[in-house]
Amino acid sequence: MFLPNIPTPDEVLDKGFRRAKKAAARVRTSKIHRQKKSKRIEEVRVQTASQVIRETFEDILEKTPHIEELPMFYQDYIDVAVGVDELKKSLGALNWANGVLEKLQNQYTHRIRRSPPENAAQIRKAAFGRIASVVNRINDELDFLNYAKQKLRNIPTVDVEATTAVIAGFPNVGKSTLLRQITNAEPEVADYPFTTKGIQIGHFELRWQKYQIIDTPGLLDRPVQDMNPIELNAMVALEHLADLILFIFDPSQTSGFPVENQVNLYWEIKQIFQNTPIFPLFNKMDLVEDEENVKYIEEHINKEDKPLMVAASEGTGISEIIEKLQEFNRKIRDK
Ligand SMILES: Nc1nc2c(ncn2[C@@H]2O[C@H](COP(=O)(O)OP(=O)(O)OP(=O)(O)O)[C@@H](O)[C@H]2O)c(=O)[nH]1
Ligand SMILES: [Mg+2]
Repeated sequence: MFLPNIPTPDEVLDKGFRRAKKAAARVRTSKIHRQKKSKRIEEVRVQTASQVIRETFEDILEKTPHIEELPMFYQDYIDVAVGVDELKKSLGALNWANGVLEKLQNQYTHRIRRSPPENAAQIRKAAFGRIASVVNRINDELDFLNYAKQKLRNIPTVDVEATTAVIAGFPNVGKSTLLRQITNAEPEVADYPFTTKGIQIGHFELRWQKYQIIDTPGLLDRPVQDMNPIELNAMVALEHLADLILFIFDPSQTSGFPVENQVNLYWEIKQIFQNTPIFPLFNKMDLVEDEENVKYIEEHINKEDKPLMVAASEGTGISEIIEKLQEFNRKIRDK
């Protein structure tokens, strides 16, 4: 969970005013003069309402991690999901409200103290009106924070120590199926494109080494600036987490996308992530009848990237992938 519960303005005000009433009922009186008592009660109500509301906002601010202290992956993830600026602005509004509430509290308790007792209730009412209008002023920001909370509810937990492979490729080529085969993760698999909408993470351990495999939403061969937020999620994972990229081709084309486009995407990814090794995988090999498409891809990708032949749904070629990951891990750990 990234953000704590976010109340509506009405909820915040109800809580503040309710607690103020209770606190007023507890004001001890025996020793104070009745007139003084009425002033004291109104003062306590203003103080309590303001304090309770400020504590509510402070609590939200305290429980929210400092965005700029988070690893870059999370910062970009949040940016793609809800927008970092907007989030900061909304959190800033809570700070603003707290500042104003504190001032109002001082100002109005002071006025109550100096007023004739018969005016105290009137001044308290005015204070409550001002408090309510401050809280209502940040209605949109609270709304946004609540929306952000829902959007970021399933923010993936990444392991920065593990050797990380990010699975990329066109939609519907079998990325999630592969993740299910290699790890304990259970992402949704379906025979239509864009099934996966967020980042899915699976783990496994081999010879005391942790591996993390990240499944991403399908990408199309289009420029980054034309990508939708779902595709950008995948790019964020590639940029910040990938030690290597498992690039999945579907030479059977049953996914619905021509091999030419798949090759374009491969080059696009290679271009953007020049320092990250790419392992091409040919999936759905059980469906490949003639070798034409296989040849086409082989001829049009980097000759040093030796593709592995896989049928993820059948479990074929999986052990070879794991071997490759181990070999890769040995290489980077020896460095
Ligand atoms: N015959 C066959 N079908 C496969 C193979 N791998 C995956 N499939 C099927 O292909 C379809 C798409 O699989 P997914 O794993 O959802 O593909 P994806 O790449 O994650 O798709 P998006 O999340 O939409 O991008 C499903 O119906 C799978 O069962 C395979 O090796 N052989
Ligand atoms: Mg998927």
